[in-house]
Amino acid sequence: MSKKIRANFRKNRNAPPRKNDWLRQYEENGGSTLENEASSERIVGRGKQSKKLTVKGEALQSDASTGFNVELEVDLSLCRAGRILSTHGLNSFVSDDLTGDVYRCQIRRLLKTLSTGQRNPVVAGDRVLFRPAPQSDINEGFIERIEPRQGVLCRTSWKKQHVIAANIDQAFIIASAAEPEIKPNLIDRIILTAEKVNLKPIVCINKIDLVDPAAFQPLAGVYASMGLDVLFLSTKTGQGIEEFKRALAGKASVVTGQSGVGKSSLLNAVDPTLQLRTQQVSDENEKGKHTTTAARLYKINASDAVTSYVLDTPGIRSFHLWDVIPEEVAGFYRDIRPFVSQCQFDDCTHTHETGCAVKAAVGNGLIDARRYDSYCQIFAGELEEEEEENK
Ligand SMILES: Nc1nc2c(ncn2[C@@H]2O[C@H](COP(=O)(O)OP(=O)(O)OP(=O)(O)O)[C@@H](O)[C@H]2O)c(=O)[nH]1
Ligand SMILES: [Mg+2]
Ligand SMILES: [Zn+2]
Repeated sequence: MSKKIRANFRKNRNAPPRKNDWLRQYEENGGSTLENEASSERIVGRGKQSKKLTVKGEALQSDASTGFNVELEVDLSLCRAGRILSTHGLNSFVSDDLTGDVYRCQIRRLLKTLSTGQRNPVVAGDRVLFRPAPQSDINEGFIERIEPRQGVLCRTSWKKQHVIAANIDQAFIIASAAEPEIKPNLIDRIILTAEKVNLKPIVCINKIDLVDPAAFQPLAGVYASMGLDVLFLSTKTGQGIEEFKRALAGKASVVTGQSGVGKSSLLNAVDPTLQLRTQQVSDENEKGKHTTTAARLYKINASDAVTSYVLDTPGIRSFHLWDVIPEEVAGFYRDIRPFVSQCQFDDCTHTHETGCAVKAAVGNGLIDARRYDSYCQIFAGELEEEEEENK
């Protein structure tokens, strides 16, 4: 299925090129360092002054994952395959799949233009085709294409889709037993998101050294009875670290959770060579200080036999769901789902109806009352948090 897409182009090509600035020259030639390659993007200009360009491309269903609805044609002979390690403003760091060399890349103008509705066009973990600078001594390049994403963890941030991690197998949901206080509803939201996109959620309760573990058995029990893995961890005593390491081995994982729960500390505990920055939580409110400021993908030494990747991410204050409608929430709550078919009404929302098997199960203790509460909150579209992110 071939489709024509019209893209708006910003007209900022008038600045004179700085000599030896390969990236800039590339941009100014419409994504090509050679004049006669201008047509390689299959872009047809409509006269010199036209701001609209027509891009012909194959409509790709699977590319909905990246928010791009065209397959961009690129000259494969000039490109290399790589993986985004991290993004910082306009720059991304890309690891070459073959050599492991890291390139500082900018994103091709066309990709930026076509990417709307997402907080960032490329994210850590993305698989990309990039085009290195012709000079072999400069580790710079341009990102030409973003491959469809396989496993993505997304939330909503300022009404936009925020892809927290791309191309991962599993999500470690990190909470702390104290400092900061655990937010079970935040955990529920991340579990729900992971279930929806078939990522394996693993619940981790870190800083277990600060409390009597017995206090967290009921909460852990609820998750374990849903068939989820739950880890009690401590970077101070080493509790659970070997188990955490085994769970990471051979997989691509993300660690996510509030600031200050110890995400970076846990990764350091598994692989001390990472030397990730960590910082004490604030004395006044026991909250984290947002020490990790950008998501970053690491190859982590979790096992000698297999390669393991992990994405460390900045702490989140809230997890507003992305692309989840209230009616589907019960289906993604493993503990609620089995009762849904027994409700009196087919369109039961399990909030106020008579003959609701879910409410009956809560009454009988078959569904945890707190989990049911968190279901009701999400169903009502309530914002979970008192504060909104500042970026
Ligand atoms: N008592 C105790 N403190 C811990 C543990 N793990 C980490 N910490 C401390 O918690 C603080 C925050 O740890 P970080 O690793 O920076 O937390 P983070 O989740 O990466 O935070 P952000 O990067 O801000 O999202 C540091 O002072 C750590 O030393 C633990 O198991 N027990
Ligand atoms: Mg951190
Ligand atoms: Zn019901």
